[in-house]
Amino acid sequence: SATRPSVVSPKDLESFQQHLTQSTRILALLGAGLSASSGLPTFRGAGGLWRTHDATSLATPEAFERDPGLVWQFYSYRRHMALKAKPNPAHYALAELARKKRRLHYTESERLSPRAQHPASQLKLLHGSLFDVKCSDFFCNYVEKNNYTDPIVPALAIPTDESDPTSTSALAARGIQPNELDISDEGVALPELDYSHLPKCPKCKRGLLRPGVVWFGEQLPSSVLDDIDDYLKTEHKIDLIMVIGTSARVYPAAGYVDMARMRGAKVAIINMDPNDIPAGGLYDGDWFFQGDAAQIVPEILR
Ligand code: BJW
Repeated sequence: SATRPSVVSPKDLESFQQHLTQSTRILALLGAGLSASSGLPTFRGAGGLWRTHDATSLATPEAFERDPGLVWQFYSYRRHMALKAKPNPAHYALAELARKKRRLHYTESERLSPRAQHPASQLKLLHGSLFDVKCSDFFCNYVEKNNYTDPIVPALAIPTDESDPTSTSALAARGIQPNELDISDEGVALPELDYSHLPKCPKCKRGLLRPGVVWFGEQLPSSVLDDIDDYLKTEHKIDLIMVIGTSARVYPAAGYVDMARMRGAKVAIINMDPNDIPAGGLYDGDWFFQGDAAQIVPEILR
């Protein structure tokens, strides 16, 4: 933001903006770090723990099968947080670029970019959306888009307890209402929820509903994969791929960086952590902008 001193070197800024001006085919791979400044935790590193659970260990079909109540409480909490969060300056700057230039892609499943008026046709949710739900029964194909009901069923309400003095100060720091207990705090007891408490499929009336996201071992949405394949595998050159706030460890998305490079793309990385460089490494003439995406993205796209 304008109030923070720039962390981008003038030389890098100049060469990047010169390349950006000449670029028409642009991809962006966007990760959880894009929304970190909006207060939404990432999956790995600081904030990657939810209570005592590694966040990625809850994003599996096996975890849902074992303890759907726990997995739903994790997602219900994240839906609640995402509904309260606001897009940050990076979301707005990317939305603006998408309106002006050709094309952008997306990996994360939080839905702040739509609220920053990012054109929907330019936003591809590789790992689904926190606000889609679908039936977990293998034989049922029920899908519901944009379900913003919070909580989705009463049992998944974030517990509140106005008399608990420990909740207030810890929560205020995280922007949570003082009368809401922070269920990401392992000191706050979680109710045990089973099939009877959780949302059921209105179509088959038997299966549990589950978040409409892509878990480990599951296939990415084929329409999105086809679209990206078309874009990356045509004979056209790609000018630039921006890799923003993602550890670029999860495939197939992480592989798009090398695929774009093979089509001639230069790579620009925006990340807090200088070690989070995609597997192929950085080449001469690429950029690594270290810092908060919410500050750097608007600065370099200006
Ligand atoms: C900041 C910042 C600030 C912080 N500013 N920066 C090839 C090789 C090896 C393995 C595989 C392979 N191909 C497939 C696999 C298996 C697996 C995989 O990749 N495993 C790897 C871990 C090795 N992939 C899959 O299983 C995928 N499916 C698949 O391939 O299917 C094939 C198939 C075919 C046919 C039949 C069946 C299957 C599916 C992957 C699904 C991932 N799902 C999740 C959860 C989504 C739902 C939810 O929201 O809960 O997606 S996991 C999680 O990771 C989420 C994210 O989209 C994804 C990536 O995380 P992201 O966004 O990079 O976040 P972090 O936390 O990792 O990083 C944050 C970054 O931000 C850090 O770098 C910070 O430094 C930075 N940062 N603050 C700037 N302010």
